[in-house]
Amino acid sequence: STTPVKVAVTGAAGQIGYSLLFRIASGALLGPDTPVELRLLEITPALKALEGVVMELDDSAFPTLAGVEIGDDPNVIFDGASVALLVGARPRTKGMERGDLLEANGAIFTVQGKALNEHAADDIRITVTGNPANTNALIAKSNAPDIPAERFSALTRLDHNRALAQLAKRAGVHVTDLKKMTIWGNHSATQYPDIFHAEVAGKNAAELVASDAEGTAWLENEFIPTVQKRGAAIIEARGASSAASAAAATIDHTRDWLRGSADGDWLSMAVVSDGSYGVPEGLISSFPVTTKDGNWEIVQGLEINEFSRARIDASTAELGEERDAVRALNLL
Ligand code: NAX
Repeated sequence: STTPVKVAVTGAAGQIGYSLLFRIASGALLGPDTPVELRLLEITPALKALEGVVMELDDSAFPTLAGVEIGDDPNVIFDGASVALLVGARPRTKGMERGDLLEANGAIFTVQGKALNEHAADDIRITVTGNPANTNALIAKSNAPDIPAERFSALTRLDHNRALAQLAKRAGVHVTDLKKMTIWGNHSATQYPDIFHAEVAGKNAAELVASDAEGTAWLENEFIPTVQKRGAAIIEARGASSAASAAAATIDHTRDWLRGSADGDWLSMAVVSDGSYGVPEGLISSFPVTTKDGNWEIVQGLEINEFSRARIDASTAELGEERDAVRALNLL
């Protein structure tokens, strides 16, 4: 029998955790033939609720679930982990300034970065879902000097999937007919969903749906803002933030990273910039990437038009400001 792969999940008793854990346990992340051990981190007051979730995991009798460990100490929970899904974060509450939010999350992601550095397995891959995801990933990376920088990523796959859904609707096709969608920049309202390289059944998406005045208006006034503000629209409708779709995207992102992207297509992942496309080196920013065997590469050579350039620059400028703010707080 194969040794179980240790998958650590933080914020495991939260909303996203409640969808995510069951999908991992069912084999959606590592496949139906790989036993998985879940290692679940929560803050102390949430451990009781987490025990209830573990009872439900037991009761699901998943063939691929080899074991579950829970606890409130990242040094214990990250021990031997090959995958870490960092979902738990400090939400912005009323009256909280941006600086307070960055500081509260800094306290979480410095500690978790250090714990991963000391205790994770050599093949560790880290996906940060908890917001502000890109900057939290940057903080964790900076506090884990022994882990290669390319092992850290932040989630923009939900934005990517949202963009696919909107484009499919507009083009009257299914999402499986689409390829080469790109999200650039920050997982925030400044993110830029780019359809200029996307394909609809092999044809250029922008030429197909945004070549005339009506199409351009749709792109600027509907498509981009709908994707950027989708999270807020879901809160407005559901009374709670997106959870099942965020869990699904966390699975898609990490599964495709480990198992590889499809030939002739690419994914959006926030990864450390090497300066490609003028994105300042060292920022964790979303790019078009291809993946293979647990490694990613930024897709090179795409022509960036003026429309896209301004939007990519605006979102990466915001990431630069977030980096400067956490640097000033000595979190890097
Ligand atoms: P919940 O508030 O339901 O759950 C978060 C859980 O994290 C809580 O149970 C809390 O106790 C736990 N937690 C807090 N600090 C922790 C720590 N230091 N160690 C371990 N656990 C800790 O939030 P949920 O709806 O599950 O969302 C989780 C995070 O995902 C939030 O930061 C949210 O903003 C972010 N999102 C990111 C998305 C993305 O696309 N990148 C989309 C969905 C979501 O908004």
